[in-house]
Amino acid sequence: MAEKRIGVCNLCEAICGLELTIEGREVIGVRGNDADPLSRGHICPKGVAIADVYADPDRLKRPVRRVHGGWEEIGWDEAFDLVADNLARVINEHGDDALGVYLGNPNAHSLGSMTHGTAMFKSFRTKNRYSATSVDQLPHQLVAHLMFGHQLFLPIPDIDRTSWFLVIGANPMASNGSLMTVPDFPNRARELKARGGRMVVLDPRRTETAKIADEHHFVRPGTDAWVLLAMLHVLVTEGCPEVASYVDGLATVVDLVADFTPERAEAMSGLPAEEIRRLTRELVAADAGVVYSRIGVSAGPWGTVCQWAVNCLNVLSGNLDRAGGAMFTSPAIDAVGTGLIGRGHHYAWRSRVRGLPETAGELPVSALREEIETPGEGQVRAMLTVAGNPVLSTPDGSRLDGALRGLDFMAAVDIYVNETTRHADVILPPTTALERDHYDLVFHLLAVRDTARFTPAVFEKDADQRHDWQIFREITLRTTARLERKAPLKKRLVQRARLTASPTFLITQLLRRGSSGVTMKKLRARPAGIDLGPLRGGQLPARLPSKGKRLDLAPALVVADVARLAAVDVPTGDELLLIGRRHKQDCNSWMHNSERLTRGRPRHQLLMNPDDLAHRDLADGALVRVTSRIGSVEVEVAASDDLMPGVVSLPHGYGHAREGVLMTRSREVPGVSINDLTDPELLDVSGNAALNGVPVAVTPA
Ligand SMILES: Nc1nc2c(c(=O)[nH]1)N[C@H]1C(S)=C(S)[C@@H](COP(=O)(O)OP(=O)(O)OC[C@H]3O[C@@H](n4cnc5c(=O)[nH]c(N)nc54)[C@H](O)[C@@H]3O)O[C@H]1N2
Ligand SMILES: Nc1nc2c(c(=O)[nH]1)N[C@H]1C(S)=C(S)[C@@H](COP(=O)(O)OP(=O)(O)OC[C@H]3O[C@@H](n4cnc5c(=O)[nH]c(N)nc54)[C@H](O)[C@@H]3O)O[C@H]1N2
Ligand code: SF4
Ligand SMILES: [Mo]
Repeated sequence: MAEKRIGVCNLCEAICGLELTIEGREVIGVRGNDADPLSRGHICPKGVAIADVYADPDRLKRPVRRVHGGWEEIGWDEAFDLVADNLARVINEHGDDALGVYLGNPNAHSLGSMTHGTAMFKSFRTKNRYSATSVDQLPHQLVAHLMFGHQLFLPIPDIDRTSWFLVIGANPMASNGSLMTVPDFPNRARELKARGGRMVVLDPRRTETAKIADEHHFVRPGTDAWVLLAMLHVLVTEGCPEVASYVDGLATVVDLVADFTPERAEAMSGLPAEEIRRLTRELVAADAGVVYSRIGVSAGPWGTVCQWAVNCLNVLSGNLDRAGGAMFTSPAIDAVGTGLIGRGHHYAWRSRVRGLPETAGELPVSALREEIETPGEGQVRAMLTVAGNPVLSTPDGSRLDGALRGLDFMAAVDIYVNETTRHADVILPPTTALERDHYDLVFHLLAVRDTARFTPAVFEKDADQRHDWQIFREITLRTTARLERKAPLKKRLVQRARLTASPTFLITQLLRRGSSGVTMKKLRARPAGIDLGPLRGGQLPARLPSKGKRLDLAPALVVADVARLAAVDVPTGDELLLIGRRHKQDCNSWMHNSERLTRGRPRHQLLMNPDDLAHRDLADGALVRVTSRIGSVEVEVAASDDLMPGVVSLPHGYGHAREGVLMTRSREVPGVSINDLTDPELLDVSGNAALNGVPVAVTPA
């Protein structure tokens, strides 16, 4: 007998509500849940494929240990002891920093990771903590910390009410939005137009989003900072705005942007000066306008300056904290206001080898390889990775791959033997989305509308499966028990109590502490979700997390980096610049095992402007060699006039055909890893990798 169940998709930040049809232990249908107040019935091809993860025969369900020539299933107890023995041994022999940890993207999409994973990582006192943050949104977090006082107090574009929307380095038509939880972007963009609003896109590629926008302009990769500073320049010279009494630093901003003229921005970026002036005037004149930028910019050489400039534009055009502008959410569980997530800090310590700064307790992942390979005190000798694939996801992945082989010990909490976890001695696989309860602690915080939703597990887990929170609990308790240098008893007892409570219990408690009126009982009665309404304006300065409730427009770190930017000359080289790409049917490095997402026309090619091909006597479809300072790959090229001349694009998350990867279908998916070309030396001031705008040469293979 088929039954309907409500589920949730955790594959991207859009957190769509699902309606599943199940028969016994099988999913026979997946559609969007029309009753969901946030996602309104939206679903994308990946949402349907969530059933493929659940049913994938390659997915691990029980722990495995590496033995000569393969893997052997072992019991949970043995697996936990093996991990705890080895982690504790390395820490006892070589110190706390000898353990390295890497947290991948799906951690943000798992409740158990947010509640119990964070507790586990705190219990390890290592400075060698890394995550996907530093190949992604680190500049956003650093800037929010510096300007507003909290790394996750992030302004969200109020897309449902704005009349002028500037999108820079983001492709929500493919990505479904990021640091802007916006399920159903296509319809929301359509509604924006229907009410007379405009959407403008700046991107070196005419993307799916650019194609539905009112206007698209090419910008040379890595040069957005000049454009944004020129917009600020225009804004403050054509009638300097007044700012609210809680805002500091306007005079410094005016000084900083004085020499960043639109003409200079044109020379750097290719975007005409007159267009920069017009766009700025449109932003200022709009009933409600908002500037939004994402990974094309944050994972670039000037990510921090850019995110800062975006915030300044929203503040100085009067659009921060007002309807239709850049707004702050009021989630039922306010992980920022309650201090559940810390404010963040920067430069509290540096990486051992290159002296790169930590942010909020993490070092840039671009430093991980050298921290494993460079001998000396504090060298990383054991790794624990959780839901991550840094071999494909981080710069110079192939060399990191080699470094992982040299570790004394590696454990992974992951559901696949992928390019990274194949190096583990033990893999501990947790349950996945359909088998666990979910409440979104992260993405309600970043959503374009305030809603709350609790989704109980669709399927009960098998008796011999474990949830990730149970895995984190066991690793923590067993490892800390074996450490020679123990935390104080009181701390350990608190830790034990916290780890023993289930995530669902913790959420129930946290809801009680909030003032939204949402309770677990109400959420269970309305599984589609509870609507708390559009984002609320006029919340500042009361909700500013900074001490003294001030907003700092001119943090010293940014001021210094703008000075560095001012000294950069117009580039003269004729190298091509490599940028990344996302497709609707891809999910970072890991959904390529799904047949329904990978059949059809291949999409792994290097995209290149036809003129650039002609200059090099290359034919569309030819096999080419792409070479950067770091390495070279061979891949088919496809002509596309959607690419700005001088720019080439490869998707990330490809290149699975490596020895030992146990993902049957993925291994047959053609393509190479873009991160065999990206450079760990190319960094933003925050330490975020500059993955976009990497100089490359393209020659016949
Ligand atoms: N050049 C270039 N590189 C990039 C990017 C780019 O745009 N260009 N984008 C960057 C960005 S934004 C990100 S976020 C990173 C992503 O990089 P990572 O976070 O390192 O990797 P993912 O591809 O997300 O891999 C996630 C892994 O988690 C496992 N997994 C899936 N679900 C679960 C679960 O519920 N629990 C556990 N324990 N494991 C699970 C999967 O098997 C997979 O191996 O890549 C970055 N790399
Ligand atoms: N389908 C799908 N959805 C996803 C993911 C996925 O892998 N697949 N990953 C999820 C994750 S982890 C994240 S972080 C988000 C990211 O969400 P988005 O930021 O929307 O991601 P992208 O589609 O990579 O968009 C980046 C855009 O920046 C452009 N770009 C590159 N370099 C530059 C530059 O120098 N300047 C400018 N102005 N633009 C530039 C690229 O051409 C691209 O269009 O997507 C999430 N959603
Ligand atoms: S947009 Fe697609 S992948 Fe993202 S949450 Fe919705 S269904 Fe899942
Ligand atoms: Mo990401």
